[in-house]
Amino acid sequence: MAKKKPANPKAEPLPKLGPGGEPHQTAAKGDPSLTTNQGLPIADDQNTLTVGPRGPQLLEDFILREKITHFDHERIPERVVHARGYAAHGYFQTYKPHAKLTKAAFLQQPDVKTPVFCRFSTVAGRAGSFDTARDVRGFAVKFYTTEGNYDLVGNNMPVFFIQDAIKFPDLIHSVKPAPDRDFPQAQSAHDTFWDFVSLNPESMHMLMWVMSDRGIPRSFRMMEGFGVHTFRMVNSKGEAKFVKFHWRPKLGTFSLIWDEAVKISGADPDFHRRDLWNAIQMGDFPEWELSVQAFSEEDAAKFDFDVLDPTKLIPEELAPLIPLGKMVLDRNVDNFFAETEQVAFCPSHLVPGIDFSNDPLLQGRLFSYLDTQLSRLGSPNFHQIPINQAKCPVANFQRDGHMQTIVPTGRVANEPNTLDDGSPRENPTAGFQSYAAAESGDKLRIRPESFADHYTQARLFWKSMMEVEQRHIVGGFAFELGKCQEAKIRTRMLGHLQNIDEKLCKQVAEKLGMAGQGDKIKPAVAVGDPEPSKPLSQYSVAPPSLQGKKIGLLTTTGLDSELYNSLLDAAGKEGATVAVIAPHKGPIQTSGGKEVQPDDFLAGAPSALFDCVILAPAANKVDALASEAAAIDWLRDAFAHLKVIGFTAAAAKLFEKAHVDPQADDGIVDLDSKDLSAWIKQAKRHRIWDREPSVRS
Ligand code: HDE
Repeated sequence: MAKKKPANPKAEPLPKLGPGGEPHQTAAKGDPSLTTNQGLPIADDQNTLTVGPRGPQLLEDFILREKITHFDHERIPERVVHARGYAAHGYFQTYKPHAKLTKAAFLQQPDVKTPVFCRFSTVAGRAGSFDTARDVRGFAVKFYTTEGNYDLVGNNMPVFFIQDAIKFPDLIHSVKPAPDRDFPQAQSAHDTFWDFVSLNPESMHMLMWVMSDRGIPRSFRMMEGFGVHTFRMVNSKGEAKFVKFHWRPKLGTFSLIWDEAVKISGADPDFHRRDLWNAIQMGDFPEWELSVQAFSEEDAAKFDFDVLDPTKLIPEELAPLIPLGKMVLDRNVDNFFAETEQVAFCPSHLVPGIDFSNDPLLQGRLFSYLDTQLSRLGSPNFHQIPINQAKCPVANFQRDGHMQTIVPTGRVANEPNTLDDGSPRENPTAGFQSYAAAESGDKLRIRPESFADHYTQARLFWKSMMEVEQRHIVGGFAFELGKCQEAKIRTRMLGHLQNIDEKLCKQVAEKLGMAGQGDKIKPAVAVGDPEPSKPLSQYSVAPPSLQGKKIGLLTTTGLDSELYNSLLDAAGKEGATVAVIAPHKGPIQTSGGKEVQPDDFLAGAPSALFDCVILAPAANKVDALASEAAAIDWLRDAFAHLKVIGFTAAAAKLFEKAHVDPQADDGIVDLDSKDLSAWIKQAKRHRIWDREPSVRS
């Protein structure tokens, strides 16, 4: 009988090559072995098991199948809202014991740092959308307290679009891309949104906030946060106060300019997440102060709005802020998916000493968040995912379910029981007790009459704005309504704006080219004329500071070393950072012969990315620079975005070509005739608001 021949009798042992033909990187001494999920060491992770070097693959290749199958299942459903977000770890520290107000343990001991995880988000866009969309920002904080996890799931605006949770799916469907065409993405500037909100006058106050500068924050680090609803705090005697939560950023509240936001979304869609990540990596830890407005039910009864209505805020003149403590974010995540994507916030995650109110929007949220985690994270055991685990003992008889990762021991899984002496028992003293609010009434589907005033607080917001802030609100409405194809939506919205303020309506109508075309809309109740409330205006209380800001330096080889060094020095003292932008990515030489690696190159870093700028090219390089449209745009945009601009004599050509007058205002500083400190002083103003009428109507 003939002997069976091997398939390739002359085959040499096959060389072990990586995907690019490079030799394998095999485990060096001390490196761990690459393994399968079962722990089997893998010898070759570059090549599938085949019959012969050019033959078919084998189903037997369990290593390939495990790897590909896991990959196929990598994605989980993104959040139905707030899909795009970014988070960091940190701590919360109470300033002092707040025992009179609440028995919550994390608000008692100033020497205790309670770990927190804080996620910021946009609402409308998908996970892959851009950061600088005009939108509400989520501001969600998980406190890992000694009494369990407490989630304060708020926004960067103190009110909301709707008064009742039953309207939330419609609101969100209206703002998301239209279901037939799936656009526009990540924005409210389209018919379905404005059709919906214009049919819901209760949205008017919130729309004022979203159309204001608050809808386009400069940075998560420069953004306020609000709990929105009225909550309760309860002390150990069982005494309760209503509270509203506020987060105030240490750096002050700052925003982008709309045109800047549009340009940033192209230049750096990750602008906000990069900013947060970089600040934390550099050790410039962002900080917020947590305060509450606290008031009794009797106080609440005296307000001319209902504190259970989430479309209303409480002016600080009626209830001042009581500072409770500070939150510092000091650690970036190790893994975005494991932490930021899998974190599960629920307003129902409470601790003793904090409780709900009957706000109908809040009550609906108490159901929705747990429900959404079940579909998003796929299991009732989502609390076992490390980022969601409480950092205090968790003990109960809930059992089993998908992805159970804990191995409970013992034969008893019920309570009460007398079979297991060590089993967890109810704790009537330390345990959570709901506030015993007296409730009675008929079973109805009805909106309280006290929720009927939809315009007075919208007017309060408008009247509290500085002129420049009002101008931006008008611009916001005109832009968004200008994107609506249906005239009936625009005329309906103008009708609402007329009820808020005549001047607002007139200016928006003029910008739309629709003067006098607003519908007549009769308010349900007479609209009040409130006194302005200064803290609502972000720029009238903004600190003059460069802290946390970014300076863009457009330069070339030959950069004046003296200027460069003093800029680095001055920026460091002010807590700002400097980004060197040169025509190319490769290193440049300073006049002193030092090599500097630019942070970015001109075409990749428009001036929109910076808070204030300096143009300091070398005299012999400016001609080449001035022939680049990106360099001319750099200056023109900085001017149009009202930035403080410093320049050296060699930059004159750029001013000429950009048609920017270097003496236009005191926000443009000639660094050859004035000291750098003169520029720093101006730059602390953040923007030159007076310039705006000269660059846009
Ligand atoms: Fe949310 N909201 N929401 N929301 N919300 C979600 O929960 C919902 C509302 C807020 O970074 C979802 O885990 C309903 C107000 C933030 O993970 C979902 C209603 C405020 C985040 C949900 C509201 C918020 C969410 C989607 C009306 C400010 C992101 C994914 C009754 C006070 C949290 C998820 C994070 C996320 C429902 C209204 C803030 C579906 C039904 C008002 C910051 O459960």
